[in-house]
Amino acid sequence: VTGAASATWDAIIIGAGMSGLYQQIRLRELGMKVRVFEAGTGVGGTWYWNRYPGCRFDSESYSYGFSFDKELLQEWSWSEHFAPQPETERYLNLVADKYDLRRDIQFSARVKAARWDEVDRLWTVTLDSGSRHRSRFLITAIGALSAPTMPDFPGMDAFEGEAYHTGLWPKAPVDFTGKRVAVIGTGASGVQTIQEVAKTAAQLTVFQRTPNWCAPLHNGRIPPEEMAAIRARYDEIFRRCDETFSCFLHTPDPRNTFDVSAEEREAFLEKLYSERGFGIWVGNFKDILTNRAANEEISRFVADKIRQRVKDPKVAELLIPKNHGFGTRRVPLETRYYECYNQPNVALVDTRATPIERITPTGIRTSDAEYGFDIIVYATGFDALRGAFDRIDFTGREGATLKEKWQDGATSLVGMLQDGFPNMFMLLGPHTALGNIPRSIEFNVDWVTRLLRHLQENSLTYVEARPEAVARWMDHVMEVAQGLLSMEVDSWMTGVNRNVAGRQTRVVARYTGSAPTYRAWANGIADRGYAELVLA
Ligand code: NA7
Repeated sequence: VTGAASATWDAIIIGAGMSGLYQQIRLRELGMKVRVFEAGTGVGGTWYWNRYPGCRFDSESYSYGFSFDKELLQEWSWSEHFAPQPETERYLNLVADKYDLRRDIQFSARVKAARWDEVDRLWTVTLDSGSRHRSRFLITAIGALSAPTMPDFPGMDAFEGEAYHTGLWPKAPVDFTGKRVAVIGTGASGVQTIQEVAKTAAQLTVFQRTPNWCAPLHNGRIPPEEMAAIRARYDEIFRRCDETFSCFLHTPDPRNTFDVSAEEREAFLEKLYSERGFGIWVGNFKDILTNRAANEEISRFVADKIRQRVKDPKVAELLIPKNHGFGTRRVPLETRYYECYNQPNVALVDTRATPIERITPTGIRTSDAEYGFDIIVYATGFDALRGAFDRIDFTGREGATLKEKWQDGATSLVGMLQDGFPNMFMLLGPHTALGNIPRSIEFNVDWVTRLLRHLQENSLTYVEARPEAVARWMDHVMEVAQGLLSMEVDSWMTGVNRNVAGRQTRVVARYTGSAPTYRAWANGIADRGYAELVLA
Protein backbone atom coordinates (compact mmCIF):
# COMPACT_ATOMS: atom_id res chain seq x y z
CA VAL A 1 0.00 0.00 0.00
CA THR A 2 1.42 3.35 -0.95
CA GLY A 3 0.52 6.93 -0.15
CA ALA A 4 -0.08 8.45 3.23
CA ALA A 5 -3.41 8.00 4.91
CA SER A 6 -5.06 11.09 6.33
CA ALA A 7 -5.53 11.72 10.04
CA THR A 8 -5.86 8.84 12.45
CA TRP A 9 -9.24 8.56 14.15
CA ASP A 10 -10.13 6.81 17.36
CA ALA A 11 -12.91 5.08 15.51
CA ILE A 12 -14.30 4.81 12.02
CA ILE A 13 -17.94 3.89 11.63
CA ILE A 14 -19.09 2.55 8.28
CA GLY A 15 -22.68 3.62 7.66
CA ALA A 16 -24.96 6.39 8.88
CA GLY A 17 -28.16 4.43 9.33
CA MET A 18 -29.78 3.86 12.69
CA SER A 19 -26.87 1.89 14.12
CA GLY A 20 -24.18 4.21 12.82
CA LEU A 21 -25.93 7.32 14.09
CA TYR A 22 -26.52 5.94 17.56
CA GLN A 23 -22.98 4.57 17.79
CA GLN A 24 -21.64 7.96 16.78
CA ILE A 25 -23.56 9.62 19.62
CA ARG A 26 -22.23 7.12 22.16
CA LEU A 27 -18.62 7.36 20.99
CA ARG A 28 -18.70 11.13 21.25
CA GLU A 29 -19.73 10.69 24.87
CA LEU A 30 -16.54 8.69 25.35
CA GLY A 31 -14.65 11.66 23.95
CA MET A 32 -13.56 9.72 20.88
CA LYS A 33 -12.57 11.31 17.61
CA VAL A 34 -14.92 9.62 15.18
CA ARG A 35 -15.28 9.56 11.40
CA VAL A 36 -18.33 8.12 9.67
CA PHE A 37 -18.31 7.07 6.03
CA GLU A 38 -21.68 6.82 4.36
CA ALA A 39 -22.28 5.76 0.75
CA GLY A 40 -25.52 7.75 0.43
CA THR A 41 -25.89 11.50 0.29
CA GLY A 42 -27.91 11.59 3.51
CA VAL A 43 -28.41 9.74 6.78
CA GLY A 44 -30.94 6.96 7.36
CA GLY A 45 -29.53 3.76 5.86
CA THR A 46 -32.50 1.51 5.13
CA TRP A 47 -34.76 4.57 5.35
CA TYR A 48 -32.56 6.47 2.95
CA TRP A 49 -32.29 3.78 0.25
CA ASN A 50 -35.74 2.19 0.35
CA ARG A 51 -37.94 5.03 -0.92
CA TYR A 52 -40.17 2.84 -3.03
CA PRO A 53 -43.90 3.59 -3.01
CA GLY A 54 -45.63 2.31 0.10
CA CYS A 55 -42.42 1.57 2.00
CA ARG A 56 -42.91 1.44 5.77
CA PHE A 57 -41.88 -0.69 8.75
CA ASP A 58 -44.08 -3.39 10.23
CA SER A 59 -43.09 -2.61 13.82
CA GLU A 60 -45.44 -0.29 15.69
CA SER A 61 -43.91 3.19 15.19
CA TYR A 62 -43.71 3.86 18.94
CA SER A 63 -41.77 0.63 19.45
CA TYR A 64 -39.41 1.42 16.58
CA GLY A 65 -37.90 4.83 17.39
CA PHE A 66 -34.82 5.33 19.56
CA SER A 67 -35.57 4.86 23.25
CA PHE A 68 -32.40 6.43 24.63
CA ASP A 69 -33.44 10.05 24.25
CA LYS A 70 -36.37 10.76 26.57
CA GLU A 71 -36.59 14.34 25.38
CA LEU A 72 -36.91 13.31 21.75
CA LEU A 73 -39.59 10.78 22.68
CA GLN A 74 -41.61 13.61 24.17
CA GLU A 75 -41.06 15.91 21.19
CA TRP A 76 -41.65 13.57 18.30
CA SER A 77 -45.08 12.53 17.01
CA TRP A 78 -45.63 9.47 14.86
CA SER A 79 -48.45 10.08 12.41
CA GLU A 80 -49.41 6.44 11.85
CA HIS A 81 -49.20 3.19 13.76
CA PHE A 82 -46.76 2.03 11.07
CA ALA A 83 -45.00 5.10 9.76
CA PRO A 84 -44.14 5.43 6.07
CA GLN A 85 -40.53 5.74 4.90
CA PRO A 86 -40.51 9.55 4.41
CA GLU A 87 -41.48 10.04 8.05
CA THR A 88 -38.79 7.70 9.36
CA GLU A 89 -36.21 9.36 7.17
CA ARG A 90 -37.32 12.73 8.56
CA TYR A 91 -37.08 11.36 12.08
CA LEU A 92 -33.51 10.14 11.56
CA ASN A 93 -32.56 13.48 10.04
CA LEU A 94 -33.92 15.16 13.13
CA VAL A 95 -31.70 12.94 15.28
CA ALA A 96 -28.72 13.88 13.10
CA ASP A 97 -29.62 17.58 13.50
CA LYS A 98 -30.20 17.42 17.21
CA TYR A 99 -26.82 15.83 17.88
CA ASP A 100 -25.04 17.74 15.12
CA LEU A 101 -23.85 14.43 13.68
CA ARG A 102 -23.30 15.47 10.07
CA ARG A 103 -20.09 17.36 10.82
CA ASP A 104 -18.34 14.01 11.37
CA ILE A 105 -20.01 12.15 8.51
CA GLN A 106 -18.51 12.03 5.05
CA PHE A 107 -21.31 11.36 2.56
CA SER A 108 -21.01 9.78 -0.90
CA ALA A 109 -18.14 7.82 0.59
CA ARG A 110 -18.39 4.11 -0.10
CA VAL A 111 -15.90 1.97 1.76
CA LYS A 112 -14.12 -0.45 -0.52
CA ALA A 113 -11.66 -2.11 1.84
CA ALA A 114 -10.57 -2.21 5.46
CA ARG A 115 -7.24 -3.72 6.48
CA TRP A 116 -5.81 -4.38 9.93
CA ASP A 117 -2.26 -3.22 10.33
CA GLU A 118 -0.54 -5.43 12.90
CA VAL A 119 2.47 -3.24 13.42
CA ASP A 120 0.60 -0.04 14.26
CA ARG A 121 -2.49 -1.86 15.50
CA LEU A 122 -4.70 0.35 13.38
CA TRP A 123 -7.32 -0.17 10.73
CA THR A 124 -6.83 1.39 7.31
CA VAL A 125 -10.06 2.07 5.51
CA THR A 126 -10.01 2.70 1.76
CA LEU A 127 -12.86 4.47 0.00
CA ASP A 128 -14.01 3.97 -3.58
CA SER A 129 -12.34 7.29 -4.36
CA GLY A 130 -9.02 5.76 -3.29
CA SER A 131 -8.59 7.94 -0.20
CA ARG A 132 -7.35 6.15 2.91
CA HIS A 133 -8.16 6.73 6.57
CA ARG A 134 -6.80 5.12 9.71
CA SER A 135 -8.41 4.36 13.03
CA ARG A 136 -7.86 2.43 16.25
CA PHE A 137 -11.33 0.87 16.10
CA LEU A 138 -13.56 -0.05 13.21
CA ILE A 139 -17.32 -0.33 13.57
CA THR A 140 -19.44 -1.74 10.80
CA ALA A 141 -22.95 -0.27 10.80
CA ILE A 142 -23.70 -1.56 7.31
CA GLY A 143 -27.11 -3.13 7.84
CA ALA A 144 -28.57 -6.61 7.66
CA LEU A 145 -30.68 -6.12 4.53
CA SER A 146 -28.67 -3.54 2.63
CA ALA A 147 -27.00 -5.28 -0.32
CA PRO A 148 -29.68 -5.27 -3.06
CA THR A 149 -29.57 -8.11 -5.56
CA MET A 150 -30.82 -8.24 -9.13
CA PRO A 151 -31.79 -11.24 -11.23
CA ASP A 152 -29.74 -11.75 -14.36
CA PHE A 153 -32.34 -12.01 -17.09
CA PRO A 154 -30.88 -11.58 -20.56
CA GLY A 155 -31.60 -8.18 -22.07
CA MET A 156 -31.96 -6.26 -18.83
CA ASP A 157 -29.62 -3.46 -19.87
CA ALA A 158 -31.42 -2.90 -23.16
CA PHE A 159 -34.81 -2.11 -21.57
CA GLU A 160 -35.89 1.28 -22.89
CA GLY A 161 -38.34 2.15 -20.13
CA GLU A 162 -37.57 2.96 -16.48
CA ALA A 163 -36.27 0.21 -14.20
CA TYR A 164 -35.72 0.39 -10.43
CA HIS A 165 -34.76 -1.89 -7.57
CA THR A 166 -36.88 -1.20 -4.48
CA GLY A 167 -33.75 -0.94 -2.33
CA LEU A 168 -32.06 1.59 -4.64
CA TRP A 169 -35.04 3.79 -5.31
CA PRO A 170 -34.37 7.23 -6.84
CA LYS A 171 -35.02 10.40 -4.85
CA ALA A 172 -37.12 12.00 -7.57
CA PRO A 173 -40.68 10.71 -7.35
CA VAL A 174 -41.67 8.04 -9.87
CA ASP A 175 -45.11 8.61 -11.36
CA PHE A 176 -47.05 5.45 -12.15
CA THR A 177 -50.20 7.22 -13.31
CA GLY A 178 -51.44 5.73 -16.54
CA LYS A 179 -48.30 3.60 -16.91
CA ARG A 180 -47.86 -0.09 -17.67
CA VAL A 181 -45.89 -1.41 -14.74
CA ALA A 182 -44.24 -4.75 -13.91
CA VAL A 183 -43.30 -5.72 -10.36
CA ILE A 184 -40.97 -8.71 -10.09
CA GLY A 185 -40.93 -10.23 -6.60
CA THR A 186 -43.52 -10.68 -3.88
CA GLY A 187 -41.56 -10.40 -0.62
CA ALA A 188 -42.30 -7.68 1.94
CA SER A 189 -41.01 -4.95 -0.42
CA GLY A 190 -42.92 -6.29 -3.45
CA VAL A 191 -46.19 -6.52 -1.52
CA GLN A 192 -45.89 -2.94 -0.24
CA THR A 193 -45.04 -1.70 -3.74
CA ILE A 194 -47.83 -3.63 -5.45
CA GLN A 195 -50.62 -2.37 -3.23
CA GLU A 196 -49.50 1.22 -3.78
CA VAL A 197 -48.80 1.07 -7.53
CA ALA A 198 -52.13 -0.69 -8.15
CA LYS A 199 -53.86 2.55 -7.17
CA THR A 200 -52.61 4.57 -10.13
CA ALA A 201 -51.05 2.34 -12.78
CA ALA A 202 -52.97 1.77 -16.00
CA GLN A 203 -51.84 -1.84 -15.89
CA LEU A 204 -49.87 -3.60 -13.18
CA THR A 205 -48.48 -7.07 -13.85
CA VAL A 206 -47.04 -8.92 -10.87
CA PHE A 207 -44.42 -11.57 -11.59
CA GLN A 208 -44.52 -14.02 -8.71
CA ARG A 209 -42.12 -16.92 -8.29
CA THR A 210 -43.05 -17.91 -4.74
CA PRO A 211 -46.18 -16.65 -3.00
CA ASN A 212 -45.75 -15.50 0.61
CA TRP A 213 -48.21 -15.72 3.48
CA CYS A 214 -49.27 -12.13 4.01
CA ALA A 215 -51.44 -10.82 6.85
CA PRO A 216 -53.25 -7.52 7.42
CA LEU A 217 -51.23 -4.63 8.87
CA HIS A 218 -54.32 -2.71 10.10
CA ASN A 219 -52.49 0.59 9.93
CA GLY A 220 -54.21 3.80 10.96
CA ARG A 221 -53.50 7.38 11.87
CA ILE A 222 -52.51 8.29 15.41
CA PRO A 223 -54.60 11.26 16.54
CA PRO A 224 -52.87 13.77 18.88
CA GLU A 225 -54.72 12.48 21.99
CA GLU A 226 -53.58 8.95 21.30
CA MET A 227 -50.01 10.11 20.68
CA ALA A 228 -50.10 11.90 24.04
CA ALA A 229 -51.24 8.69 25.72
CA ILE A 230 -48.46 6.76 23.96
CA ARG A 231 -45.90 9.29 25.17
CA ALA A 232 -47.01 8.78 28.71
CA ARG A 233 -46.49 5.03 28.30
CA TYR A 234 -43.06 4.97 26.66
CA ASP A 235 -41.28 3.43 29.65
CA GLU A 236 -43.81 0.62 29.70
CA ILE A 237 -43.66 0.16 25.89
CA PHE A 238 -39.88 -0.22 25.83
CA ARG A 239 -39.91 -2.43 28.92
CA ARG A 240 -42.35 -4.68 27.08
CA CYS A 241 -40.07 -4.77 24.00
CA ASP A 242 -37.20 -5.84 26.26
CA GLU A 243 -39.19 -8.78 27.57
CA THR A 244 -40.60 -10.22 24.35
CA PHE A 245 -39.06 -12.91 22.16
CA SER A 246 -38.08 -10.62 19.28
CA CYS A 247 -38.49 -7.13 20.80
CA PHE A 248 -41.88 -6.50 19.24
CA LEU A 249 -44.88 -5.55 21.34
CA HIS A 250 -46.14 -9.05 20.49
CA THR A 251 -44.75 -12.26 21.93
CA PRO A 252 -45.80 -15.92 21.62
CA ASP A 253 -48.97 -16.93 23.42
CA PRO A 254 -48.10 -19.38 26.21
CA ARG A 255 -50.58 -21.95 24.86
CA ASN A 256 -50.04 -24.58 22.19
CA THR A 257 -52.40 -24.71 19.23
CA PHE A 258 -54.17 -27.87 20.32
CA ASP A 259 -54.38 -26.98 24.01
CA VAL A 260 -57.66 -25.27 23.27
CA SER A 261 -60.93 -26.31 21.64
CA ALA A 262 -61.46 -25.83 17.91
CA GLU A 263 -63.88 -22.96 18.60
CA GLU A 264 -61.51 -21.22 20.95
CA ARG A 265 -58.68 -21.66 18.47
CA GLU A 266 -60.67 -20.20 15.60
CA ALA A 267 -61.73 -17.25 17.75
CA PHE A 268 -58.12 -16.57 18.77
CA LEU A 269 -56.88 -16.71 15.17
CA GLU A 270 -59.74 -14.42 14.08
CA LYS A 271 -58.74 -11.99 16.78
CA LEU A 272 -55.08 -12.03 15.69
CA TYR A 273 -56.08 -11.57 12.03
CA SER A 274 -58.12 -8.52 12.97
CA GLU A 275 -55.40 -6.93 15.10
CA ARG A 276 -52.59 -4.59 14.20
CA GLY A 277 -49.11 -5.74 13.30
CA PHE A 278 -47.11 -8.91 13.71
CA GLY A 279 -49.33 -10.52 16.37
CA ILE A 280 -50.51 -13.24 14.01
CA TRP A 281 -46.89 -14.21 13.33
CA VAL A 282 -45.00 -13.64 16.57
CA GLY A 283 -47.93 -13.43 19.01
CA ASN A 284 -49.60 -16.66 17.95
CA PHE A 285 -49.78 -20.02 19.74
CA LYS A 286 -46.24 -20.79 20.81
CA ASP A 287 -45.89 -23.94 18.68
CA ILE A 288 -46.88 -22.68 15.21
CA LEU A 289 -43.26 -22.46 14.03
CA THR A 290 -42.14 -25.80 15.49
CA ASN A 291 -45.09 -28.18 15.35
CA ARG A 292 -46.10 -29.24 11.85
CA ALA A 293 -49.74 -29.90 12.68
CA ALA A 294 -50.02 -26.54 14.47
CA ASN A 295 -48.45 -24.84 11.49
CA GLU A 296 -50.91 -26.54 9.14
CA GLU A 297 -53.74 -25.20 11.26
CA ILE A 298 -52.70 -21.55 11.03
CA SER A 299 -51.80 -22.00 7.36
CA ARG A 300 -55.27 -23.37 6.64
CA PHE A 301 -56.81 -20.44 8.48
CA VAL A 302 -54.88 -17.84 6.46
CA ALA A 303 -55.43 -19.73 3.17
CA ASP A 304 -59.19 -19.51 3.79
CA LYS A 305 -58.85 -15.76 4.31
CA ILE A 306 -57.04 -15.42 0.99
CA ARG A 307 -59.77 -17.44 -0.73
CA GLN A 308 -62.40 -15.15 0.77
CA ARG A 309 -60.57 -12.01 -0.29
CA VAL A 310 -59.57 -12.91 -3.86
CA LYS A 311 -62.54 -13.27 -6.22
CA ASP A 312 -60.96 -15.40 -8.94
CA PRO A 313 -60.37 -18.84 -7.36
CA LYS A 314 -57.51 -19.59 -9.77
CA VAL A 315 -55.70 -16.42 -8.75
CA ALA A 316 -56.41 -17.12 -5.07
CA GLU A 317 -54.80 -20.55 -5.35
CA LEU A 318 -51.70 -19.01 -6.99
CA LEU A 319 -51.42 -16.59 -4.08
CA ILE A 320 -51.56 -19.34 -1.46
CA PRO A 321 -48.14 -20.81 -0.66
CA LYS A 322 -48.13 -24.56 -1.21
CA ASN A 323 -44.54 -25.44 -0.33
CA HIS A 324 -44.02 -23.69 2.96
CA GLY A 325 -46.16 -23.05 6.00
CA PHE A 326 -47.32 -19.77 7.47
CA GLY A 327 -44.57 -17.83 9.22
CA THR A 328 -41.69 -20.01 8.07
CA ARG A 329 -40.60 -17.09 5.91
CA ARG A 330 -40.92 -13.42 6.75
CA VAL A 331 -44.65 -12.57 6.79
CA PRO A 332 -45.28 -9.45 4.70
CA LEU A 333 -47.91 -7.27 6.32
CA GLU A 334 -50.37 -5.80 3.87
CA THR A 335 -53.15 -3.31 3.33
CA ARG A 336 -55.71 -4.54 0.80
CA TYR A 337 -52.96 -6.48 -1.00
CA TYR A 338 -55.16 -9.43 -1.89
CA GLU A 339 -57.98 -7.13 -3.06
CA CYS A 340 -55.60 -5.63 -5.64
CA TYR A 341 -56.00 -8.85 -7.61
CA ASN A 342 -59.72 -8.15 -7.92
CA GLN A 343 -58.99 -4.93 -9.82
CA PRO A 344 -59.26 -5.00 -13.62
CA ASN A 345 -55.87 -3.25 -13.96
CA VAL A 346 -53.92 -5.90 -12.00
CA ALA A 347 -52.72 -9.27 -13.32
CA LEU A 348 -50.67 -12.04 -11.74
CA VAL A 349 -48.09 -14.09 -13.65
CA ASP A 350 -46.76 -17.27 -12.08
CA THR A 351 -43.12 -17.40 -13.17
CA ARG A 352 -42.80 -21.04 -12.16
CA ALA A 353 -45.41 -22.01 -14.75
CA THR A 354 -44.26 -19.45 -17.31
CA PRO A 355 -40.70 -18.32 -16.50
CA ILE A 356 -39.32 -14.95 -17.51
CA GLU A 357 -37.09 -15.65 -20.51
CA ARG A 358 -35.77 -12.20 -21.16
CA ILE A 359 -36.25 -8.50 -20.72
CA THR A 360 -36.91 -6.97 -24.13
CA PRO A 361 -36.38 -3.30 -25.03
CA THR A 362 -40.13 -2.80 -24.56
CA GLY A 363 -41.02 -5.18 -21.77
CA ILE A 364 -40.80 -8.77 -20.58
CA ARG A 365 -40.99 -12.04 -22.48
CA THR A 366 -42.10 -15.14 -20.61
CA SER A 367 -42.20 -18.67 -21.99
CA ASP A 368 -45.73 -18.06 -23.28
CA ALA A 369 -46.26 -14.32 -23.74
CA GLU A 370 -44.77 -10.94 -24.55
CA TYR A 371 -45.64 -7.98 -22.28
CA GLY A 372 -45.10 -4.28 -22.91
CA PHE A 373 -44.03 -2.09 -19.94
CA ASP A 374 -43.13 1.52 -19.25
CA ILE A 375 -41.66 0.72 -15.82
CA ILE A 376 -40.15 -2.45 -14.35
CA VAL A 377 -39.77 -2.65 -10.57
CA TYR A 378 -37.33 -5.20 -9.26
CA ALA A 379 -38.51 -6.12 -5.75
CA THR A 380 -35.97 -8.91 -5.79
CA GLY A 381 -34.50 -8.52 -2.34
CA PHE A 382 -31.07 -8.49 -0.79
CA ASP A 383 -28.00 -10.56 -0.19
CA ALA A 384 -29.10 -10.58 3.43
CA LEU A 385 -27.09 -10.55 6.64
CA ARG A 386 -23.63 -10.94 5.14
CA GLY A 387 -23.93 -9.43 1.67
CA ALA A 388 -22.91 -6.00 2.93
CA PHE A 389 -19.79 -7.55 4.49
CA ASP A 390 -18.88 -9.33 1.26
CA ARG A 391 -19.04 -6.05 -0.65
CA ILE A 392 -16.13 -4.68 1.40
CA ASP A 393 -12.69 -6.35 1.42
CA PHE A 394 -12.02 -6.87 5.12
CA THR A 395 -8.53 -8.13 5.91
CA GLY A 396 -7.69 -9.04 9.47
CA ARG A 397 -4.69 -10.47 11.26
CA GLU A 398 -2.04 -12.28 9.21
CA GLY A 399 -3.63 -11.12 5.97
CA ALA A 400 -6.69 -13.33 6.40
CA THR A 401 -9.78 -12.05 4.66
CA LEU A 402 -13.29 -12.12 6.08
CA LYS A 403 -14.55 -13.68 2.83
CA GLU A 404 -12.20 -16.65 3.34
CA LYS A 405 -13.07 -16.86 6.99
CA TRP A 406 -16.77 -17.01 6.12
CA GLN A 407 -16.42 -19.31 3.14
CA ASP A 408 -18.35 -22.09 4.89
CA GLY A 409 -20.79 -19.71 6.58
CA ALA A 410 -20.38 -16.63 8.70
CA THR A 411 -19.27 -16.98 12.29
CA SER A 412 -19.08 -14.47 15.13
CA LEU A 413 -19.17 -13.97 18.84
CA VAL A 414 -22.67 -12.66 19.64
CA GLY A 415 -22.81 -11.28 16.10
CA MET A 416 -20.48 -8.44 17.05
CA LEU A 417 -16.94 -9.79 17.14
CA GLN A 418 -14.90 -12.12 14.97
CA ASP A 419 -11.65 -13.80 15.95
CA GLY A 420 -8.82 -12.74 13.65
CA PHE A 421 -10.36 -9.28 13.27
CA PRO A 422 -9.16 -7.26 16.25
CA ASN A 423 -10.73 -3.94 17.20
CA MET A 424 -13.58 -4.50 14.79
CA PHE A 425 -17.19 -4.46 15.98
CA MET A 426 -20.12 -5.45 13.85
CA LEU A 427 -23.47 -3.84 14.61
CA LEU A 428 -26.18 -6.14 13.23
CA GLY A 429 -23.51 -8.59 12.19
CA PRO A 430 -24.40 -12.21 11.50
CA HIS A 431 -26.21 -13.94 14.38
CA THR A 432 -27.30 -10.92 16.34
CA ALA A 433 -30.89 -10.89 17.51
CA LEU A 434 -33.02 -9.26 14.80
CA GLY A 435 -36.80 -8.88 15.16
CA ASN A 436 -37.69 -5.29 15.96
CA ILE A 437 -34.32 -4.12 14.75
CA PRO A 438 -33.85 -0.75 16.52
CA ARG A 439 -34.13 -2.51 19.86
CA SER A 440 -31.25 -4.80 18.84
CA ILE A 441 -29.33 -1.81 17.53
CA GLU A 442 -29.59 0.04 20.81
CA PHE A 443 -28.49 -3.05 22.70
CA ASN A 444 -25.54 -3.75 20.41
CA VAL A 445 -24.35 -0.16 20.40
CA ASP A 446 -24.56 0.02 24.19
CA TRP A 447 -22.67 -3.27 24.47
CA VAL A 448 -19.87 -2.04 22.19
CA THR A 449 -19.78 1.27 24.05
CA ARG A 450 -19.47 -0.49 27.40
CA LEU A 451 -16.58 -2.54 26.05
CA LEU A 452 -14.83 0.54 24.66
CA ARG A 453 -15.30 2.32 27.97
CA HIS A 454 -13.75 -0.68 29.72
CA LEU A 455 -10.74 -0.47 27.39
CA GLN A 456 -10.40 3.28 28.01
CA GLU A 457 -10.62 2.92 31.76
CA ASN A 458 -7.97 0.21 31.76
CA SER A 459 -5.68 1.91 29.23
CA LEU A 460 -6.14 -0.96 26.77
CA THR A 461 -6.12 -0.54 23.01
CA TYR A 462 -6.61 -4.06 21.66
CA VAL A 463 -9.56 -6.42 21.71
CA GLU A 464 -10.21 -9.66 19.91
CA ALA A 465 -12.64 -12.54 20.38
CA ARG A 466 -11.06 -15.82 21.46
CA PRO A 467 -11.74 -18.60 18.91
CA GLU A 468 -13.09 -20.89 21.69
CA ALA A 469 -15.66 -18.23 22.58
CA VAL A 470 -16.71 -17.93 18.94
CA ALA A 471 -17.04 -21.72 18.71
CA ARG A 472 -19.13 -21.86 21.88
CA TRP A 473 -21.44 -19.11 20.66
CA MET A 474 -21.81 -20.76 17.25
CA ASP A 475 -22.74 -24.06 18.95
CA HIS A 476 -25.49 -22.19 20.74
CA VAL A 477 -26.61 -20.53 17.48
CA MET A 478 -26.85 -23.94 15.79
CA GLU A 479 -28.61 -25.51 18.73
CA VAL A 480 -31.44 -22.96 19.00
CA ALA A 481 -32.16 -23.33 15.27
CA GLN A 482 -32.89 -27.04 15.70
CA GLY A 483 -36.47 -28.05 15.02
CA LEU A 484 -37.58 -24.75 13.52
CA LEU A 485 -39.83 -25.21 10.50
CA SER A 486 -38.25 -22.07 8.98
CA MET A 487 -34.99 -24.01 8.69
CA GLU A 488 -36.66 -26.26 6.08
CA VAL A 489 -37.47 -23.36 3.77
CA ASP A 490 -35.40 -21.27 1.34
CA SER A 491 -35.47 -17.58 2.20
CA TRP A 492 -33.14 -14.77 3.15
CA MET A 493 -33.60 -15.96 6.73
CA THR A 494 -31.86 -19.23 5.82
CA GLY A 495 -29.26 -17.45 3.72
CA VAL A 496 -30.61 -18.50 0.33
CA ASN A 497 -30.63 -16.08 -2.59
CA ARG A 498 -30.77 -17.67 -5.98
CA ASN A 499 -29.41 -14.54 -7.63
CA VAL A 500 -26.11 -14.76 -5.72
CA ALA A 501 -23.37 -17.33 -6.27
CA GLY A 502 -22.59 -19.16 -3.04
CA ARG A 503 -26.07 -18.63 -1.57
CA GLN A 504 -27.79 -21.70 -2.93
CA THR A 505 -27.88 -23.84 0.19
CA ARG A 506 -29.56 -23.22 3.51
CA VAL A 507 -27.49 -22.22 6.51
CA VAL A 508 -28.25 -20.98 9.99
CA ALA A 509 -27.93 -17.40 8.81
CA ARG A 510 -29.48 -15.58 11.76
CA TYR A 511 -29.85 -15.99 15.48
CA THR A 512 -33.18 -17.72 16.06
CA GLY A 513 -33.23 -17.75 19.86
CA SER A 514 -34.99 -15.09 21.89
CA ALA A 515 -33.68 -11.56 22.24
CA PRO A 516 -33.55 -11.86 26.05
CA THR A 517 -31.40 -15.01 25.71
CA TYR A 518 -29.17 -13.21 23.24
CA ARG A 519 -28.78 -10.23 25.56
CA ALA A 520 -28.07 -12.46 28.55
CA TRP A 521 -25.29 -14.17 26.60
CA ALA A 522 -23.74 -10.89 25.47
CA ASN A 523 -24.09 -9.26 28.90
CA GLY A 524 -22.55 -12.35 30.49
CA ILE A 525 -19.38 -11.72 28.50
CA ALA A 526 -19.16 -8.19 29.89
CA ASP A 527 -20.17 -9.15 33.43
CA ARG A 528 -17.46 -11.81 33.56
CA GLY A 529 -14.87 -9.16 32.77
CA TYR A 530 -14.46 -10.07 29.10
CA ALA A 531 -12.60 -13.33 29.73
CA GLU A 532 -13.84 -14.53 26.31
CA LEU A 533 -11.85 -11.73 24.69
CA VAL A 534 -8.15 -11.05 24.37
CA LEU A 535 -7.56 -7.58 25.76
CA ALA A 536 -4.24 -5.82 25.57
P1 NA7 B 1 -37.33 -10.82 -0.31
O1 NA7 B 1 -38.22 -11.11 0.82
O2 NA7 B 1 -36.06 -11.58 -0.40
O3 NA7 B 1 -38.17 -11.02 -1.64
C1 NA7 B 1 -37.58 -11.04 -2.92
C2 NA7 B 1 -38.62 -11.45 -3.92
O4 NA7 B 1 -38.09 -11.40 -5.23
C3 NA7 B 1 -39.10 -12.88 -3.71
O5 NA7 B 1 -40.47 -12.91 -3.97
C4 NA7 B 1 -38.29 -13.64 -4.75
O6 NA7 B 1 -38.87 -14.86 -5.14
C5 NA7 B 1 -38.32 -12.64 -5.88
N1 NA7 B 1 -37.29 -12.87 -6.87
C6 NA7 B 1 -35.96 -12.75 -6.72
N2 NA7 B 1 -35.33 -13.07 -7.86
C7 NA7 B 1 -36.29 -13.43 -8.74
C8 NA7 B 1 -36.26 -13.88 -10.06
N3 NA7 B 1 -35.11 -14.06 -10.70
N4 NA7 B 1 -37.45 -14.15 -10.66
C9 NA7 B 1 -38.61 -14.00 -10.00
N5 NA7 B 1 -38.69 -13.56 -8.73
C10 NA7 B 1 -37.54 -13.29 -8.12
O7 NA7 B 1 -36.92 -9.28 -0.34
P2 NA7 B 1 -37.76 -8.01 0.12
O8 NA7 B 1 -37.03 -6.82 -0.33
O9 NA7 B 1 -39.17 -8.12 -0.26
O10 NA7 B 1 -37.72 -8.09 1.68
C11 NA7 B 1 -36.50 -8.25 2.37
C12 NA7 B 1 -36.68 -7.93 3.81
O11 NA7 B 1 -36.45 -6.53 4.00
C13 NA7 B 1 -38.02 -8.15 4.37
O12 NA7 B 1 -38.19 -9.44 4.80
C14 NA7 B 1 -38.12 -7.15 5.46
O13 NA7 B 1 -37.71 -7.70 6.69
C15 NA7 B 1 -37.22 -6.05 5.06
P3 NA7 B 1 -38.50 -16.24 -4.36
O14 NA7 B 1 -39.22 -16.14 -3.06
O15 NA7 B 1 -37.01 -16.24 -4.18
O16 NA7 B 1 -38.98 -17.31 -5.24
